[in-house]
Amino acid sequence: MKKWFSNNAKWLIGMAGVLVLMAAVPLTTEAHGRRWSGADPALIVNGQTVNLYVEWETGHACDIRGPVELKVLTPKGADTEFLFESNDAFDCDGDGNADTVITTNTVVKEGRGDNIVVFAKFRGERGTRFDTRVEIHVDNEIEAICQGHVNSKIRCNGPEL
Ligand SMILES: [Ca+2]
Repeated sequence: MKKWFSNNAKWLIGMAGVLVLMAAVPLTTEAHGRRWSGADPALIVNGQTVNLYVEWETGHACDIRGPVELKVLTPKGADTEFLFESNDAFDCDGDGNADTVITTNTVVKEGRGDNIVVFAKFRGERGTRFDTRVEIHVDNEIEAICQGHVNSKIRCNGPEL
């Protein structure tokens, strides 16, 4: 009887692992009333997939200068693996052809807290004005949306991981 329970418990744990893997599907960007375009570098923190959506109002891709600078503070003692930077072409003038490539430059450091914190800076021409934002997704769930402006730093507090 004891052995029967033990084998079934192992099977249940195995199935839970399969379900976790199935949840890790690619993401799409959402609109929220306004149109946003963005880049999406990603990392794994304590076994959870963290996608950072750094976004700007659609139509302003050509007003962004240089890579979007990101600094990520991971929870204290976290096991972290950086997956990829973002490197995507965008159509600035709406003619259907890509005119610019926007990249990200992400620095990951261990923080002192239990949660993940993201700082993002979008650089633009002096006098350019448009809104920017950061979304923190963990295992495909939106955990935080933080709004800001070009040429100002956004601080975004994410969940404990
Ligand atoms: Ca174009």
